[in-house]
Amino acid sequence: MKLSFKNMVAAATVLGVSLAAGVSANAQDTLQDVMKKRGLTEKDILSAAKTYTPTGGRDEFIAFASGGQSGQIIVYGIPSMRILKYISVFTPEPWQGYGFDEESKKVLAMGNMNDQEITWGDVHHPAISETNGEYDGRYLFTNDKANPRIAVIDLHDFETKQIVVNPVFKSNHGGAFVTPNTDYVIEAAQYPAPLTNEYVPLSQFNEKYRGGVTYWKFDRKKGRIIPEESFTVEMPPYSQDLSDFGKGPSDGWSFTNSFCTERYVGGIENGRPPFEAGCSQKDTDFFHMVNWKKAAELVKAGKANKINGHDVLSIDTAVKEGILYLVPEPKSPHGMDVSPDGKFMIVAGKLDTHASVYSFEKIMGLIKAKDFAGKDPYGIPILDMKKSLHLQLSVGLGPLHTQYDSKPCIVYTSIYVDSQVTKWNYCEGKVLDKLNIHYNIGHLMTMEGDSVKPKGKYLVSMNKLAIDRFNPVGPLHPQNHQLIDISGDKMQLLYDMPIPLGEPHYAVAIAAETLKPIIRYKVGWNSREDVKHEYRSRPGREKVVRDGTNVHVYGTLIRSHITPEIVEVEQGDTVYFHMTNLERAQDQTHGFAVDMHNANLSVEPGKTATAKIVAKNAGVFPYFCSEFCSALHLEMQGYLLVKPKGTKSDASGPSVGTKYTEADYKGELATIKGTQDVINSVVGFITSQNYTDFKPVVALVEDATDQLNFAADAEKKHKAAAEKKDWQNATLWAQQHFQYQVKAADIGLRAKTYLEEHGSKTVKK
Ligand code: RUQ
Ligand code: CUA
Repeated sequence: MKLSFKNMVAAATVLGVSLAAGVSANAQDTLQDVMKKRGLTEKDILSAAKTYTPTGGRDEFIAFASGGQSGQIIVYGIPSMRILKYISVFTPEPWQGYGFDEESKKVLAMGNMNDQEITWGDVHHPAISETNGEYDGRYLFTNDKANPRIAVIDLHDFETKQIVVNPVFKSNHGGAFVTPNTDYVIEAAQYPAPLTNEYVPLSQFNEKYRGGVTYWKFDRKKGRIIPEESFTVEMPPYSQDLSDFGKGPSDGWSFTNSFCTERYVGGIENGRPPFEAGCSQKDTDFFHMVNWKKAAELVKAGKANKINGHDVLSIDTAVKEGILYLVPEPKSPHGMDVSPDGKFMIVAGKLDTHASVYSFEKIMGLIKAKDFAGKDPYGIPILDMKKSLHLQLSVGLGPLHTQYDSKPCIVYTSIYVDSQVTKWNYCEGKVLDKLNIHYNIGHLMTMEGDSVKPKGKYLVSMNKLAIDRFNPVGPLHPQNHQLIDISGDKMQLLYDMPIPLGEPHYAVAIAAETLKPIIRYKVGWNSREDVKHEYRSRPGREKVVRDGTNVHVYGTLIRSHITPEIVEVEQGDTVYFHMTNLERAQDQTHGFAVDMHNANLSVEPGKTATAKIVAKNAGVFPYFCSEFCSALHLEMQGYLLVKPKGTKSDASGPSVGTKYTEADYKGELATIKGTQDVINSVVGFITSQNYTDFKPVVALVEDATDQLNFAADAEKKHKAAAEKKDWQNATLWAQQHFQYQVKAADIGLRAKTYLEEHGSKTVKK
């Protein structure tokens, strides 16, 4: 009988097996009940206990994972595997206003190529900045494999600050990795191409096509790459791949592997065998060793040539100066991972079952003794493979990347074809454990695994396929990151996390306590450039300035109003809304969107951001706050009026709306009195407690005090209006007084709850 899904269900029902759907636990169930109902084993419960993070709990590590084709970085916590943020890097992202505010449009535009706007990227390898080889949590770098670019993210606010375009490559893959003090970021080319921007026929592949490795100079103080001080070392037209920097004894060197050293060019449409056939002929490819410290000196000494205005050290110079060597490696290698002590480099060949451990000491001995096995067609000395190796070990089919444990000599290698992780000892050459993963693992990552002091504990397997692991959502499946406990002798699979954003490549994880992000900006801050914004505004100083057909709005945002609320311009004008968020309170972000103009800002506390609108069409366009920030968020609104050219403004101003009387005003006063009673009781409670011992509460109290000051201001206004018997304005300002009270009460109640939940003590009655 052919087993169909239908009769499987029938069989399951007959056997009394409950299918997952329809099984639900009750709140009063015991642990045993829940385990039974959900079919959980004790091992599952143990795994759950290792990852589950109770409400309000924090993670021990923070991971920065490549977001693949989304052009973003995914930030998540370990061990909870809760996603915390997407950092938009190469791709616009409306929630964060990235690619929508004028400031971030400039960041994205740094990544334009040949005047071509490029709004997608393929993020592969993030790298955290290091100090003395340890992660310092200051900056994050990543490459874009689709277009040869590197981006710099500042971890003080988790925003992308810079994108640099490689001046000589046409593709890349081997980036980003950093030197132990983050003075350079490496980017290796992938597919050979002319370093110039000319057309060169493929018949001249061997002569005119080239690979290369770029060393981007990083200015730690400014937090930016300095293109003028960066340089490239020319490489033969092999396809350079992953790279890593040396450390300890190997500091000063970089290692970049390659494939297709056959230099085969396909042409299947002309009956030639395809690339894949010609690119895997030989048993070995080469990894390239570059003495980058010496290379930097040579460039400084003027030994580089300018190509596209960029310093390039030729192969000839590199060979003559003794800074470039080739070491044979198993064919089609992928990983290149230097050990924490800098003494070994582990490489795996995708088409070989071995992981190869190279000894830096042996390699240096060979170079010193000029003991070479030969030269490649470009004159680069080739070392003897056997003499360079510490050992080789068969670890499984399709080994790719290797990560280091905190325990000496212990590593983990991803095994793509077998869908496994192999744990092994690289000092002695012994396989210790194998674990099945789901499915087809690419990279893997241990905690602080690229640093000189890996932290061990957890391993994340970044899998290329998820297949049957999650509820089906159509032909395009989520990706699967699997969390593995590596603290014991045997690896234990803890958790599957679907990632519905892009293909996972590499990730890096850092101890959460090392990261020190800010919670607010200085008021009037241009976060994309990290300078004071030239169009910032302060409360009461909001204005609209016309300069020809350009209209600059110096506006502010604060719960729950936008200033100004009405902006009238002429058709054909360009309007710049420079919006400053005046809030000091944590997490009080306001959005700013203008209907029908593709404009949205995310304005976090202190930030100033600019929405540019070209008023092509006359009409009425509401603008509003696009972030649910307060009870009167929907009322956080305004009008952009675009009048046809030459039309006079309507002098009568906005219509009055509902008319109010003295009775209405009195009604408002009664509400104000009632609300003030609530506030007084909350304030009484808070001040009776040792609230100053709780930092978040102190911040809330400050915020509430601000709101009460605004309330006092509105009170003066309604009283003044009432004195003049202007019941209209008296009633409206009284309502505004009440609004500020509500905000103060809301904040006060939040503080009260916090104190209650955190066991504050009574200090006075
Ligand atoms: S990739 S799965 Cu690093 Cu771009 Cu190896
Ligand atoms: Cu501000 Cu909604």
